[in-house]
Order: sequence, then C-alpha cells, then structure tokens
Amino acid sequence: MTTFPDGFLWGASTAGHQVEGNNINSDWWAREGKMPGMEPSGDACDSYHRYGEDIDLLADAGLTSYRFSLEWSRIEPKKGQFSNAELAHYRRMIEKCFARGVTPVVTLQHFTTPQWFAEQGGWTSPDALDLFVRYADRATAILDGVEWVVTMNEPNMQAAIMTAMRRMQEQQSEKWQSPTVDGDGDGDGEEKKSHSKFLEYADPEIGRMFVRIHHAARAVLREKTDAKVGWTVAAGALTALPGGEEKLREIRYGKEDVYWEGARGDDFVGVQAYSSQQVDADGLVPHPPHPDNTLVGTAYRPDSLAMAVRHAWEVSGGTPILVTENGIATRDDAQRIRYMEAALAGLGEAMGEGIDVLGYLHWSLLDNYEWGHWEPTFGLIAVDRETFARTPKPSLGWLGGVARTGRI
Ligand code: IFM
Repeated sequence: MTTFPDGFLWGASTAGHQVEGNNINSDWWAREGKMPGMEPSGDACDSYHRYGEDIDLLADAGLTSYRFSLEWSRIEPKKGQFSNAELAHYRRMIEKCFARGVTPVVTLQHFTTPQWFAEQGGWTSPDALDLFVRYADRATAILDGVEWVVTMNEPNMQAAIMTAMRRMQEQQSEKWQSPTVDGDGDGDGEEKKSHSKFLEYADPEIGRMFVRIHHAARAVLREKTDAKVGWTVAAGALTALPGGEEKLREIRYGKEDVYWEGARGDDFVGVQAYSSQQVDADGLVPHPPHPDNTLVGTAYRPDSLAMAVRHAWEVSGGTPILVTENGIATRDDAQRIRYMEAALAGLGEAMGEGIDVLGYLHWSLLDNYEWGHWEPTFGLIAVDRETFARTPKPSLGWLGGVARTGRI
C-alpha cells in the first residue's frame, strides 16, 4: 500500500484553449484551419460557459484541486487594451473553486498567446518580456487568495512548437504534425523517425530567453501576491541505450535541463510526465510499435512519472515538486486506471526517498482539444462534442477515491 501525506493536493488540469471554445483572439485560433491536417478547436468543450459544472464534477468526485489557465488573448485582446470583464470571468472561476473547497492552481499562459503578440514576433520580439510581465501584473488583480500560480506551461514544449511552426512555414506543403503527437503514421515508421528527429533539437538559447521571462514574471507575482510561484516543464524521462550517454546529455540539456535549472529559487516546479523514450548514439529512438501504445503514439510508461520526478528534483536543486500533469491518451478507461495506479505507486516510492512532492494533478479533467487533434482522449470525463454533455468515466471516481483516502 502507498500512502500520501495530509494536505497533498489531488486534482486535475485543463488549459483555456483546449476546453473553453472560441478563443478567437489567440495565435492558435488564427493558425487552425490554415494548416492541412489540423482540426479546429471550435467550441471546444464550451468550458468558458460550463466551468461551474466542470468544477462541481471534480469536487463531487472527491478531488481537491483544479488547475486551469487564464487566456492572455481574452484579457488583452489588443496590445495594451485590457478587459476587466474577462478578468472578472476568471475571478468567478477562482471563486467557484473556493466555494467548492477546491484549491485553484492558476496558469497564466498555456501555449497560446494573443495573435497581435504572435504577429509582432512572439517570444523572440524585443519587448516580449515586458509585454508578458505587464500582462502578469494585470492578472495579479484577480489572484487574491490564490496559493499556486504557474507563470508558463511547458516553455520547453513551446520552444518545440516554435521550431515546428518555423519548419512548417519553410516547407509550405507539409502536413500539420503536433509536437505532442508522435507521428501520425501510416505504419511505415518513417514519419515517426523524422518526427522524433525534429523534436530532438532544442536550442538552449531559447530556453534561457524563457527563463529570463519567467523570472521577471515571478518577481511581479511575488511582489503583488502571496502565491507560491513556479513554472511547469514537459519531462521526457529519457534514458540512454549503450553508447547513447553523451547524446542523452546533449539532447536533454536543451530540451529540459535548462528549464529545470531555471526553476531553482521557485516555490515549486511543475512536473509533467507521460512516457519515456530512449536515446542512442544517433538521437531519440522512436517509440517501438506496441499494442499498449497510446493514442498519441507514445509508449505505455507509467514509470515515467517517478523517473521525471527524480530528475527534476536533482536538476532543479531540490525545488519542491507539484505534479501538474500526468496522464494517458487512451479510449480504454481501465487502462487509464492501471496507468494512474502504477504511476502513483512509483511516485510514492520517489517520495519515500525524500523527494518533496506536494500534489498530483491528472491530465486531464476533460477529453479536450489536443493541439490540432480531437482523437487523443486524455480525460477523466468524456464530453459530447455536439451537446457538451459531460459523462464522468470510472477513472474519475477511482482518483477521487484515492484523494479521499490518501492511499492506493
Ligand atoms: O494536452 C497537452 C497539454 O496542453 C500540455 N502537456 C501535454 C498534454 C498532452 O499532450
């Protein structure tokens, strides 16, 4: 049996663009439909209007925390023009959490930016830092009582998305390939190989740029709120095959370690782990085909969570950890429960070694928009795309049971 401490946060995560719907001022909205193979987010799960129902379902199941994101492009739809009405909307979400005894974990930026920001050069434009910090500063107006704030979600994946976009612009005819989906293969393995290849290069300079922006936003949040501040990192749980040790270090530095290092001095760091991947002397080895592989093409590896937590703890210099995402894209909810059970058992072992883990937030509360695709279903709750009716899956009740008892 594995037991978890009192006060451990148990919850689930979502992100604005993936669940709200009609996020029309964002760069992703502008991009959707323009790229072959990319499905539009449309109404998404209509959580912009139905967040109350989402939070009720989460709380009724026994979960104690909800991670969601604010949409910068709603709050600042035009450069310098801030919407008090949208800020009030997100404050209502926070109040709804409080009313249900749910601890909100608020992400300021989850992959999307305002389209005007993208048009002026996005994260690499000279005033990107100042613009993000100004937005973070405005957001502090609604964060009273919020204990957990994430400045940015997976800046390392955002760097990969920036690279992917550049590549797709250069090769105009290329089909959309989401960085969160490992190939969309026709089974010949070739696409997977090339997808892995393009994902393996990550420029540490981009990482350092994100670290500077994160630290500047952290300073404002610390000055104006009492919240614990951190950011979240996509963990690859990479391992070396014999002869791949040097390559592993090289790849992992630009893809991850620069970001874990950037979390030093934060109040917590968000670990986001799904699968594990091997590295040989040539680079990332594509996930071998297997019946248990997930709907995003990755290997079924619940042990990746403990691997990622150990690595994050080491490289971030012992920064307290919040598991802000862990989950599996599957149609088989029994497989989801098996995955969580194994992942949490591994997490308990890592905690037994002295690693400070503060909570576990599952990705995701809802089946949602997986960045260009609707097929990969990560949710504890199914959502009808026509009626938006929510149907909790057995996995929601299972995780709620763990939350209530504090053990598996
Ligand atoms: O859906 C994404 C999320 O937006 C960021 N982390 C990984 C998830 C699953 O791919």
